[in-house]
Amino acid sequence: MSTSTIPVKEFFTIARVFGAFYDLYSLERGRVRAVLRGRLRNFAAKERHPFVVGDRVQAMESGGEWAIEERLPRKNELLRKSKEGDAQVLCANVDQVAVLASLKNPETKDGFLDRCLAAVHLAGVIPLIVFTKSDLVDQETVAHRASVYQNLGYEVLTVSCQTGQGLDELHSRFSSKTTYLVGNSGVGKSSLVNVLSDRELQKTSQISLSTKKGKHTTTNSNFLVLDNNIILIDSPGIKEWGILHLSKGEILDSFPELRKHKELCDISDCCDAGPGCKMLLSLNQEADITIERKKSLESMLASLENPFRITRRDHLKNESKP
Ligand SMILES: Nc1nc2c(ncn2[C@@H]2O[C@H](COP(=O)(O)OP(=O)(O)OP(=O)(O)O)[C@@H](O)[C@H]2O)c(=O)[nH]1
Ligand SMILES: [Mg+2]
Repeated sequence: MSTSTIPVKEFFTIARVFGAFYDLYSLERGRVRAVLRGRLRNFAAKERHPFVVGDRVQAMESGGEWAIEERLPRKNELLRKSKEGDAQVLCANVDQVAVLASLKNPETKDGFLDRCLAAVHLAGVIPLIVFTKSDLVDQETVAHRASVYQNLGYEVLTVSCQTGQGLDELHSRFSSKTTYLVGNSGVGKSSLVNVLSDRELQKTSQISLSTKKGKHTTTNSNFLVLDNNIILIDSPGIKEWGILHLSKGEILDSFPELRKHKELCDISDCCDAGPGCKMLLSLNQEADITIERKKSLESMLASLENPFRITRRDHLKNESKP
């Protein structure tokens, strides 16, 4: 009698993508390496990012090799889009996004944070703002940066991998959830994974002494299962968060201080930010939005109008060319 068993499909989560290869994770199997079943390559050709970290898939083993057979519908996806081309899907099916903003070395600007929060809002995912490297600045700076976002109703934590500040709170905030860690290069995403897991799971490196920026050490997103049902997705550092996949109305809607004016709007479910838009009109009332946040909003709206505009940084780059 034959002892061979009929192969069955099993559920996995995509943990890492390496070109044509995929690391899949399940509680029963741990991590296995897989490829796409032939017919799925057509599906892959239609969508730009059909299989990303966090995607739930079914896979089957045959002759010692795993192949992805099917992708399950996504509960959410986080996107960014710069200039021409399709939007990039960064991850799928997460419970929350931890937006890491470094207080110093490198200092994450509020403008970056605001773009990131807009994209997270559109994804329908809850953001958690984490100010990192609190050991490098004074308490006044920490309190000021945190209060801007706390006053808007965001959940904000301040941490340091050096002194351990805020790590217990972060640990419990991550417990039983899948969290995508995002931020500029060098803000300490991988360091946080290592300190919370008490293992060197991810490679880290010092920021550049000359530019005070990170060196893009993490190159692929990685789905990591820690104790306490904590799942963290470490990701490559982001230079610019393009928001061209958002409409004007969606950008306005991502600002909590403007969102309250939407309730006064007579038209439900509109949000095309036309001339009578209550959110746009409220921009003229100083009490409603700070000068910094207004500037940030204007810069986001300007990038929709003119995605190819030349920035000061572009000028500097061109000047330094021989
Ligand atoms: N002083 C201080 N340094 C930190 C802290 N957290 C991380 N660092 C340092 O910051 C540098 C960059 O940390 P990484 O964890 O590699 O940063 P990353 O965000 O993963 O960077 P990429 O992978 O390039 O996106 C390392 O030298 C860390 O030791 C902190 O809380 N305080
Ligand atoms: Mg990293």
